[in-house]
Amino acid sequence: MLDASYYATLGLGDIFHKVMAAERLSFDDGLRLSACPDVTAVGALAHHVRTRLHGDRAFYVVNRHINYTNVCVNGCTFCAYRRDDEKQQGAFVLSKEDILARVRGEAENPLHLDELHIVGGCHPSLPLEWFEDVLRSVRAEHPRLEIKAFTCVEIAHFAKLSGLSTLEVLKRLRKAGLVMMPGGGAEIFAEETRRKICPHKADADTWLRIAGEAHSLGIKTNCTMLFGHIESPEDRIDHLCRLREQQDRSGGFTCFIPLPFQTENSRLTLPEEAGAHVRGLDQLRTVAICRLMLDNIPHIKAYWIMLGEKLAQAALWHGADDLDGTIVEEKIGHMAGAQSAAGLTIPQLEHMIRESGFTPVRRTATFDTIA
Ligand code: V47
Ligand code: SF4
Repeated sequence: MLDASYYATLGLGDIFHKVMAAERLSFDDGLRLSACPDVTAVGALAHHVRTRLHGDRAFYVVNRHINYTNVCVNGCTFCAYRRDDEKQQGAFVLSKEDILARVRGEAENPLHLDELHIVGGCHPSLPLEWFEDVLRSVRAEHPRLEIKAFTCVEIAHFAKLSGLSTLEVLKRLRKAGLVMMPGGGAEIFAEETRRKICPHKADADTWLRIAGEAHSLGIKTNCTMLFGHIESPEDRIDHLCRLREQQDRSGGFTCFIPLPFQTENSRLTLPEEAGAHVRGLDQLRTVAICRLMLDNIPHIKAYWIMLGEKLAQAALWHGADDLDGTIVEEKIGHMAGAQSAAGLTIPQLEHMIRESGFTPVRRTATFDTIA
């Protein structure tokens, strides 16, 4: 039972009552939660909301990530994953056969996936037809596998290369087998900060418009926020408010993923106070604030790849209800120094969830539960 008087002593009595009454929090409320020194108090409010929505269930998915290329024209300053062209050391482009082999798994250890997550850099010349062919070929071999692929940034890039509208690109990819889109590329919407970390990427309005177009076609999408770099508390809350407004308009966001910035091999210079010693608490507080602000997005993901397994477990007590999945292979976080495992097995994920005090629920990409 939460203690109203304690929240009053923190100066958060009005926020406490709004959360209990399931009322929307304002931009200012979000900033006040960001300044609250008691992370566990913010976490307990978020846990109340998470329990109201999902009880003691914590979701996971049997999935595999495939990053088809790290060659990218965008040159985001925070990104350790990208290479500027194919000749640069460490650059790669997978062939369709490489991708199909990864989806199959090894002969002695075949994968039985529920979700395939495909994303990559914005390659200068791979044509839309190549992506359609990949999706069709995967679907032909694995008709029941849900394909979650391409961020709004990639869709904007495919449109630019093909000369088609983003809506037309989405229609073509849906026809080829796309059922869901991951939430990457949102980073931070606030214009000044976005200019510093990803000046060449689709801007905030474009990202949100493409998400809305996908929703209008019945393609569910996720959404993200990259935090813990040079953004301000105002930037974070502004980002959440813009996502919330878009969700009011188009309603297709399924899950929000707060992505804590992994600092290695980055060209971004971080302020002194962003040191490693404060990151864990800030990450838990941020997960909690996201749950509290995003009252119209059903799920909050504690992405164990970026948070690490231990903090992801703690995040389940701070508003998160999903751990993502088995993953198998991950490059974006690990090339930037993430210390988590490459993949986890189903028993490991279920153990992590049970050990944290929750009931594991296996789900599809679109969050239908699997018995
Ligand atoms: O868009 C890049 C981020 C994103 C770093 O939708 C970094 O289910 C931290 O969006 N430190 C891709 N983050 C990952 C992503 C994602 C992951 C898992 C599940 C889902 C989903 C989406 O990773 C990029 C960018 O925002 N990123 N570099 C870094 N150094
Ligand atoms: Fe390219 Fe994505 Fe890296 Fe930006 S974050 S440089 S768009 S791969």
